[in-house]
Amino acid sequence: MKPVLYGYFRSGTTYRVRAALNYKGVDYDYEPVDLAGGAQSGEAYKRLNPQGLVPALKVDGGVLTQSPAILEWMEETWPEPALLPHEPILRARTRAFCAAIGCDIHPIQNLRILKAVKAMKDSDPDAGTEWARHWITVGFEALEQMAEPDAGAGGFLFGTGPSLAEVYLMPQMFNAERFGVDLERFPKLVAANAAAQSVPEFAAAHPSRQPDAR
Ligand SMILES: N[C@@H](CCC(=O)N[C@@H](CS)C(=O)NCC(=O)O)C(=O)O
Repeated sequence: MKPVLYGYFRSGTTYRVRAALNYKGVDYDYEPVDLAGGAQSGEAYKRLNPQGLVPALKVDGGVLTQSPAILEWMEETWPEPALLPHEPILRARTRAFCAAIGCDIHPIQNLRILKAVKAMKDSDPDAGTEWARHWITVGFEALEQMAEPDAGAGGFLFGTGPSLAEVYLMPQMFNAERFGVDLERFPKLVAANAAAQSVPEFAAAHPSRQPDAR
């Protein structure tokens, strides 16, 4: 069966999986889950992912959740074209870059966290945005350093081709733009994002090009 991706156009974690599916040339179906309307918390979706979060990927053998697990599974299932460099040190640096986004930046500016921050300070309609901008900026200060030593030709972060680092970076840059982060402070990240957007399969994964975009 064709894999089915459950996601949302603006979801960064869905964007990661979409970019990797496109890059690896995997034909898949897409089922939008309207996060703005709360569909992720409904009974039907929670039967797929009890966490009530997107993405989920339905494949032969079951439903996969958690984008890092899905991306690792994809790398094992469709090893070419690879999204991890061959060399073990570069693989570790790529994974560290991804974890800095996946574990430390993205989770604290997720929709449910921003809703909770806003609810705590509901007199201030911008509280959630300020929170997100602050924590993305803190994270990007470290990523800008982590982007330093391993860039190869073509402007990619680790080695000479795209990797999971760009798969994680693109959605996080999209969020940074949405929340008004001052990106002039992060020229290496901006350059890596531009290199990533020049890959057609990644460009096709952009939220604005998804069927549920609005
Ligand atoms: N660690 C999870 C995080 C998934 C996640 O946070 N998804 C967000 C969209 S990017 C979501 O479903 N948010 C719904 C909500 O906060 O209610 C992953 O990487 O898959």
